[in-house]
Amino acid sequence: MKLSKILVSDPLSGEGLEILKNSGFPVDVKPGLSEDELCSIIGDYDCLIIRSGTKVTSRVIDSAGKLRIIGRAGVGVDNIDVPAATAKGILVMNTPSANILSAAEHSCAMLLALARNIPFAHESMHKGEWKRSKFTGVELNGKVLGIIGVGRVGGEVAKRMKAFNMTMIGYDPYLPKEVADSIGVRLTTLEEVISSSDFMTIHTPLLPETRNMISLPQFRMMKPNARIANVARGGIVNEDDLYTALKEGIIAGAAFDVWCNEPLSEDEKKLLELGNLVTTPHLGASTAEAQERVAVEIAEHAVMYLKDGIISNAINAPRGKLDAETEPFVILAERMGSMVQQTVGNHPLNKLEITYCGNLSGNATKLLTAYAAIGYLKNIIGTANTINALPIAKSKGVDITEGSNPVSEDYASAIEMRFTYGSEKRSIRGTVIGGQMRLVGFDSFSFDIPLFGNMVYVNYDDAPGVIGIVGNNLGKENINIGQMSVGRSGRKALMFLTADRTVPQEVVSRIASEIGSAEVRSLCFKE
Ligand code: 9EZ
Repeated sequence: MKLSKILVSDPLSGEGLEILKNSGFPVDVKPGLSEDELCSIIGDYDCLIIRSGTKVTSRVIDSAGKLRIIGRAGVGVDNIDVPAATAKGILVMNTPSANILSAAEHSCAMLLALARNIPFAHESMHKGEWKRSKFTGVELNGKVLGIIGVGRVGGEVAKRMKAFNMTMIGYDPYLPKEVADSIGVRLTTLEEVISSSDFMTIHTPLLPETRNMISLPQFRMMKPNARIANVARGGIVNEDDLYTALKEGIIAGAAFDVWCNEPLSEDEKKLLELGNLVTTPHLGASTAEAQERVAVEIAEHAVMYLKDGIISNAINAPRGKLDAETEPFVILAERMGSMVQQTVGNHPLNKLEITYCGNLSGNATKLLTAYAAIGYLKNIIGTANTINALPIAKSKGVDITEGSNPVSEDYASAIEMRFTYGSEKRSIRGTVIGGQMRLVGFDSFSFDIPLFGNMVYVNYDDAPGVIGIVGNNLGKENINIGQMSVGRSGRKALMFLTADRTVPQEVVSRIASEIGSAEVRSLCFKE
């Protein structure tokens, strides 16, 4: 077996690098590559480990022949073209929790620096001045701290600023009240946080709904002596409006670690001329401890993925781990997805509704759904994986949805797939018994047959002699039948059988014409 090769293209802390080197995989450390240089060597590697320096563009991803994973030591993945990686089935992984305490502490440091004018006083002293009244500050004691986004970082900031006897209020649409209560934050509306805070600190991700969340209308709602810190992401606070608010004294001050453009654009540099803006160049995670932690974490998780396929902190893969009980259903889901495709043939599939029944309901089934999409795509594009199957199926116009039903008739667990193509609405049902995958339903027919290898089904008007015709035709071709199961529904019947080899299309057509059946199909389930 060829060993996976790892490329580390940004400086990585020592302990993380040790873990990679001790993994047994060859590791190359090449910081500072240009895009062209990276493109020219990336084809050799299975794994790319980066921090924020490497730009993993679509060109880099196009050049990556066998890359399976991009590991980001840190949180932000804006330097990775994630959709391009996803389309190619490359896992993107980050270390979302390793920075939390450093980010929280930096936020507190920025609030204190802002309250006491530390950077401006420092700068003044370095000019040989001794100005005391100019840098009179304000106390935090008894003031209102408004926390926008009370997640893990926001929560740690709250715990720490409580020690300064601040009154904490927060806005977070995702935080349960009990959790907020336990850290001493009173949850309220965004408007109240904005209008009643003396200090405000932002800890949300940058999303369409949070971009420019604080703009001129919000600054105008704030107290004139309010101060705001952003150690989260550039762009949550509108920078032009921040300039106006600080310049015109609409608010008293701001502390910013993050920017729309990093490093700053010429236009953004006008903010640096303000005497009431404390700035740092995105240092939130820049501590010895956090850098060591992100390096160790990404190294451990990348090696786990390369060795055992275990996915942690994926940006672009379904969440959930498979237990031994669910494992056989993965292959069942894939085969059923493939059967849907083989049944539909050249017709475009519009909709695939998957229902997980009985004991499967309530489990982490997103991965099963991904496998159904892999099965569906097997004869169409060949090799999809859990990372790109669902997005690719979607791009081909297939609307895949999943649901669950605690009730499962006849079997303890079952997967049901309803699928729509043109005006046809059909369904198949499968289960796993004693580790063996079985197909147990098709439209209104119930039967029971192992789902593997080469199969044929015949959908016909029930009449004596049909089984004979099918058996005869396969016999003439010297094709042995393994198992057969017939289901009946009204005056229709459905015969399903397993064959020792692929049943050729001309035999299928002959059977169809001798029976007068509209639907005879040869199916093949490759490993
Ligand atoms: C918090 C958020 C948005 C927010 C959005 C998401 C984790 N998180 N937090 C406060 N996805 C607006 C205000």
